[in-house]
Amino acid sequence: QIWSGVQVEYDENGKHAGVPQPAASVAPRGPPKHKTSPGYRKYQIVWRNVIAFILLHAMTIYGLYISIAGYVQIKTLLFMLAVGSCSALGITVGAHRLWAHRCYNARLPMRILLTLFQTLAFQNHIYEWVRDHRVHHKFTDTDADPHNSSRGFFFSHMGWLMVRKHPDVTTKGRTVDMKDLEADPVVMWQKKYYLWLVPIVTFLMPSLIPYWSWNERFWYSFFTVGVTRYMLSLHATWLVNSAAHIWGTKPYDKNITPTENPTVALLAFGEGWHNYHHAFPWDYKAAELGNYRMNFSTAFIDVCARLGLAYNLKTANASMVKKRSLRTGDSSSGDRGHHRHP
Ligand code: ST9
Ligand code: ZN
Ligand code: ZN
Repeated sequence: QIWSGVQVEYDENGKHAGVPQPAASVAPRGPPKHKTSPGYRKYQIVWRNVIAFILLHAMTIYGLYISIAGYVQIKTLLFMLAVGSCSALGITVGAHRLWAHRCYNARLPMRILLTLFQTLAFQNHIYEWVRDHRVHHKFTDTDADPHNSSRGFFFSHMGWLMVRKHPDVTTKGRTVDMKDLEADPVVMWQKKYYLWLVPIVTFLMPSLIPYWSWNERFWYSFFTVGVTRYMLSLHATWLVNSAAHIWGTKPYDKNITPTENPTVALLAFGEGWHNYHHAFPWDYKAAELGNYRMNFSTAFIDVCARLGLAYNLKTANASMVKKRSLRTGDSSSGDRGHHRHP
C-alpha cells in the first residue's frame, strides 16, 4: 500500500503499535508497512496546530501594532521584555543546558525557578522538550531528527510542529535514555500538571500582573506580554533549528550542518554558536569563549554558580577545542573574533 498521508494502515485500534496516544489527536495515524518507501516523508498535516499558529500570528500582528502605535504603556512593554527574558532563560539555561545536556548541576531552588521560566515559554513540558532535543543531537539531519534540517528551512523552523512525526523519530527516539529526568521530581511534577500550568503561567499571569499593578488594559497585556512575547520567543528559538543549521561558518566540524550564527546567538540568548554546540554539547557555555559575547545564558549560569545554586559546570579546555578545530573544522574563526587558524 502506498502511504498517501490519507490512506494509512493502522493496527486494530487505529494506533501506533504500543505507543500511547494523546486524547486530542486530530487524525488517526500509524506507520505504513513500508518504512523505507520514498513516499514515507509525506506530510500528514495536523490542522489543529496549523490553525492555532495562524491565529497566534494574527494576534501577534495586532500586538505589535498596539505596541508600536503607542496604545500600550511603556511599563507594559518593559514587563514584556522581562517576561520574554525569563522564558528564554527557562529554555536555554533550563531545558537546554541543564536538563537536555547535563552541562552542570542545579540545586532545588534553581530547578524550581527554571521550571517556572520554562513553563512561561510554552515549548512543551521539559520532559518532551528534552526527549526531542536529545533525539535531535543523536540523529541530526536524519529522518529520526524531529526537525530534520535536510527537509528545508520551513520544516526545521516550524513545519515540524504542524505534521505527524516521522516514524523513525519514535522508534529510534526510544533508544534515548530519559531516566535522569524521570528521577527529577520537579520535571515530573511539571509534566503531570502541564495542561493546567500553561494557560495560567504562560498567558493569564503575564496578562494580569500589568492589569493589577499599573492599570494596563487586560486585553492589551494579553496581546503583548502574553501572545506577542510568546511568538517572538518561539521564532528566536526556532531560528536555532533552521538558520543555525543552514547559514554560517563551521570552525569546529565542517562535516555537520550546524553553524556559528551571530544573529541567532543574539536573538536566542547565546544559542547561535551551534557548530560549537554540536561539537561539544556538554559545554555549559554552548560557545567557545569564556566571555559573555552574545551569550547572556552563560552569564546567568555563572551568577548562579557564584550563589552556590549551580555547580559542577563542564567546559571544554582550549587545547581540546583547538585540536578538534584543526582536525574537523573549516578553518574559519568561530566565536573568537577574526583570527584565523594557521
Ligand atoms: C516548540 C518546541 O516550539 C521548540 C523546540 C526547539 C528546540 C530548539 C533547540 C535549540 C537549542 C536551544 C534553543 C534556545 C532558544 C532560546 C530562545 C530565546 C528567545 N522520542 O509528539 P507526538 C513518541 S513547542 C521518542 O504526539 P505525533 C512518544 O511515545 C511549541 N519517542 O507525535 C509519544 O507519546 P508520549 C508549542 C517519541 O502524533 C508518541 O510518539 N507546542 C518522540 O506525530 C506521540 O508523540 C506545539 O506546537 C521522541 N523524540 O505529533 C505542540 N517523539 O508523548 C506541537 C514522539 O505520550 N506538538 N515520540 O510519550 C504536537 O502537536 C505534536 O507533537 C505533533 C506530532 C503534531 C508535532
Ligand atoms: Zn541543532
Ligand atoms: Zn543541544
